[in-house]
Amino acid sequence: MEPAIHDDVASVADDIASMEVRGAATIARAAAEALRTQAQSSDATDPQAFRAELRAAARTLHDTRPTAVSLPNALRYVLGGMTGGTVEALRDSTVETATDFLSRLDRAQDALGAVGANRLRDGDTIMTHCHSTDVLACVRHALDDGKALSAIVKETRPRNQGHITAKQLREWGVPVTLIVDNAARRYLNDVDQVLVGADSIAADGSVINKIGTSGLAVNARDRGTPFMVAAQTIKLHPATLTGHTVEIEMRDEAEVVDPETRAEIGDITVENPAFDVTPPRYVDAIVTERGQFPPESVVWLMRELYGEGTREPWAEPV
Ligand code: RUB
Repeated sequence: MEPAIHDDVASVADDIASMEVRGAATIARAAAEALRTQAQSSDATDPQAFRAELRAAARTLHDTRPTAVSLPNALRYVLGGMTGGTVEALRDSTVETATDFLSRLDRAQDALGAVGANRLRDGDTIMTHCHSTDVLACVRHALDDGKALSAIVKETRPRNQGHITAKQLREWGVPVTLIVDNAARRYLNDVDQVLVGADSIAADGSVINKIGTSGLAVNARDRGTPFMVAAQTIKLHPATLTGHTVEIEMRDEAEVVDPETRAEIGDITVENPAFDVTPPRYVDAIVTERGQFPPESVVWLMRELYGEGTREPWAEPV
């Protein structure tokens, strides 16, 4: 018999797949909460069945989106804390670990914000791409430190997550100029600091983030504009330590062009990669809750935090 997955877990998985819940840190949070719900509401009567349920729930959550490593890292963290010889002990330890994970996530983002804010000066104009809660934590801290900032916000086709960033910044009183993605280079001379988030960071310091990030980074380097990545350590991708590459999600072509317009254009191929890879040489700093790093040195941090742990998050303990 298949292990019973709670309805809430299935619906969180659907929400992540459909991007109702999106952004690497938010996805990690939703996944940890879902595992906690699964543990709290499990009807399993023996430890083996309980473990099987939690692993099945983790697999369902994992198979939603492939690029943000915060998702498997969150699942691995919670499942790693599932210990005990009885259902009650397994339940308690899982719930406790998930709760601990969620508070660590909040603390990490806050600490990261304080580090990133140090790179911003009073009067700076920043440029953003997509919507990153880690980036916004840096902005929030800088504002709380009394610095005045203004922002040039790229809309970020095809899903326009730049609108979410613009709305948040306006709520905080930050003057916002919204531009189409193609206009970024024209405005880079007016920008003091480009700030982007990350879905995954590879062992060589490559940054995997929303499609368009790499082009922005190359343009920023050409213009001499500092390019900073705000990413909690949960974005470090442990499997890349052993040579794995990060899978880039390909999404529905209807996000790029609606079916009628596509039919009118004629026989075309439409591609919709959701993310791209920015080589480390275009990145000035990766800001984490553990301090800021030149991209080439994150490998040491990654080894310290994850060792060589590259197993799938639902694997049986070895
Ligand atoms: C979101 C995206 C964000 C990172 C970081 O992509 O690329 O820059 O996830 O976000 P999508 P955060 O909208 O496709 O999920 O800093 O909030 O973790």
